[in-house]
Amino acid sequence: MSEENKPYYFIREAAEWTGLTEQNIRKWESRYQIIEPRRLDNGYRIYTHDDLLTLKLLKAYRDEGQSMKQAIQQLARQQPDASFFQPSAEIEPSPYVEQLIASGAVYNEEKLSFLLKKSNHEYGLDLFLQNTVQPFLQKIGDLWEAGEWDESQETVSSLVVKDYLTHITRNYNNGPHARHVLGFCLPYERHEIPLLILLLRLKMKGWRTTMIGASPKYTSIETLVSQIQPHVVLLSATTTIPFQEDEQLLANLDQLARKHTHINFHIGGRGAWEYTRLFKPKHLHVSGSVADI
Ligand code: B12
Repeated sequence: MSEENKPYYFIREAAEWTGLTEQNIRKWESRYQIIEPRRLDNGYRIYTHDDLLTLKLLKAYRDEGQSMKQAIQQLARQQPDASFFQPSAEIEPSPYVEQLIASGAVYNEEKLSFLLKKSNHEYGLDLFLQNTVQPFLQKIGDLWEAGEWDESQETVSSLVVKDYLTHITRNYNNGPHARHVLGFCLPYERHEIPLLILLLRLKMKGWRTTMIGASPKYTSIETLVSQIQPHVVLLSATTTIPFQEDEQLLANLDQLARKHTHINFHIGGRGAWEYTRLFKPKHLHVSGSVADI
């Protein structure tokens, strides 16, 4: 598995990334039970991205001079705004979700496309995104996490969703004079669908959108923003991988936003919301949804 795809980290890597010692991490685990990593059969501890982030936050609070008790309390207060993580209203998943799962499990791409199209026609785009696409993707993630689906099932199903959403996006044309938004996944970030959905929603509201694919180079972001000069730039990180791979990334993006004062820069997605608990950008807006843009 390549470095950027790796969902778990060994204690040595956790230590490297957080700046803590391995001994410290083990001590915090036995004394405070904040992070209780899973163990492999050979007893090795394995940490998730979220674990790493929590450790880094605790270290940052300790470095500020807080006691461990204060740091833990602050951590509890700093849980990200729950509204960022929840859909705005509780919407019941459509019956298509189960059918999509059944088709995705056996890699039936034609049936997946057909079901997506049918659900979109039945509910209309806005409701379809909420009651079919999002719960389907959520369910795929749960199945993958539970080990019931492998990465190929996740990849094939999500690719069909991505292709379908891209196809619908192309059907909207708001003309060259509409306000222009440029959307990027961050470097090392391969989750494009969240950004695609966001841009589709903006298109429905009359914007002109351009989406740059998964994991662009930082320099491409810099160049494209300068060349295209959009009204708004959206930066998306579903995981915290971009910030782990490039510790300067957020600072560099913040500088980029500072340089282009007439362009509004928004950063969002679960990974960005997690990470900006730790480092608050000054010139980028940390945003939750279309409503913030
Ligand atoms: C599809 C998928 C993939 C596909 C992506 C395909 C593609 N081209 O997009 C592939 C197979 C490539 C993939 C890879 C990986 N994935 Co994946 N993936 C998913 C899955 C199933 C769906 C993601 C998705 O599209 N969600 C739907 C959208 C709508 O969700 P959303 O986050 O709510 O999106 C909204 C907001 O985030 C917000 N938003 C997003 N960006 C921005 C920006 C701004 C400015 C604003 C305002 C708002 C905003 O708006 C969006 C639209 O409303 C999720 C499961 C899940 N629960 O999400 C896992 C999931 C995200 N993946 C996960 C993991 C671990 C990985 C991998 C590390 C391992 C793996 N599974 O192979 C790699 C990482 C690769 C990388 N470097 O990025 C984890 C992440 C856990 C974590 N906390 O980090 C999840 C949650 C699965 C799980 N349950 O564990 N994945």
